[in-house]
Amino acid sequence: MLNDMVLVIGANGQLGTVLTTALKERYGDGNVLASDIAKRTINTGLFEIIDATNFKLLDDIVKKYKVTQIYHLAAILSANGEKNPILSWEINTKTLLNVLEVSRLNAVEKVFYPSSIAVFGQNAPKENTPNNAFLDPETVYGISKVDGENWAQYYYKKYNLDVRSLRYPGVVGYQSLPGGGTTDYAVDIYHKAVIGQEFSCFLKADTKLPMIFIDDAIRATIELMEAPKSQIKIRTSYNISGVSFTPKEVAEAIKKNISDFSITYNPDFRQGIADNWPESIDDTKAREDWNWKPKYDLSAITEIMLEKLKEYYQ
Ligand code: AKB
Repeated sequence: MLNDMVLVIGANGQLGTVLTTALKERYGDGNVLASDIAKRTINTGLFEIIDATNFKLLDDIVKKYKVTQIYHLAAILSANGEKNPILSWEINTKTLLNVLEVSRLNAVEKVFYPSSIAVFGQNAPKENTPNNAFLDPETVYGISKVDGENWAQYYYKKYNLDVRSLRYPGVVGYQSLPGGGTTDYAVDIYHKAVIGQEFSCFLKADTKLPMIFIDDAIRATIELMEAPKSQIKIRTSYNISGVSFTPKEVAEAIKKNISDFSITYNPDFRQGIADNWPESIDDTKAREDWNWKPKYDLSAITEIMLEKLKEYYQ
């Protein structure tokens, strides 16, 4: 741990912002290098602008800082991906291949690759979708994640590169905003409730999707990465679940605290994406292999989101 140098790619993003802070608490400020394609947002400390499609730049930075671990979080998410499929494919796949190849060439010890529930499609069971369900995604984002999972496993098997991966559900957190995903409504709804605005939901009232509170998502990531290598039996990606809910259920949970909160339902193209995703996830493998267990249900999430956002907007 003392000699570790951790590089976070995509540190300005929803997960990256919070994960960078959590990693600094574990490894020390001077041992975590935050990076993003855009200039820094909230993190202080070491920072480099990195466009991870640029192999040479990434290779130079990994050498310069003697990086031992990489968390590669940069990606174009499901909804934005559909607006420019070819560019999204290029970005999502090229950045991962660069990370894997630079890691191999520089003997990086561990790599984290985020996958998503977007890997599933119509031929996976909708309820309690198992880890080994059929993967037939319908978004370019989902296709790139299936591709990425297989590349991760390839680098592990062929080069013994220790790549580990989670299939995140929608992440709900107060510290940062998601961008361009189908599950983003589950963060925006709390912001609108706290600032006293009506919320226009781009999904139908009864669209149930798997979600996870940010603290659970960060803890899962760190627990996976710190588990002994022998316990990591799945080298594509692990299902993890937190909680499943619909927009109507979130609205009802908010109304218990903010009684005049109002919501309207105006589904757009993102409804089609959500309709092909699971409603709930079976994460037995993560529980068995590295003792994963989520802590937050919808009422706990709602309580914390409203409390923290009220502080933020005061
Ligand atoms: C998205 O909605 O695209 C992401 C995801 C579920 O991977 N939040």
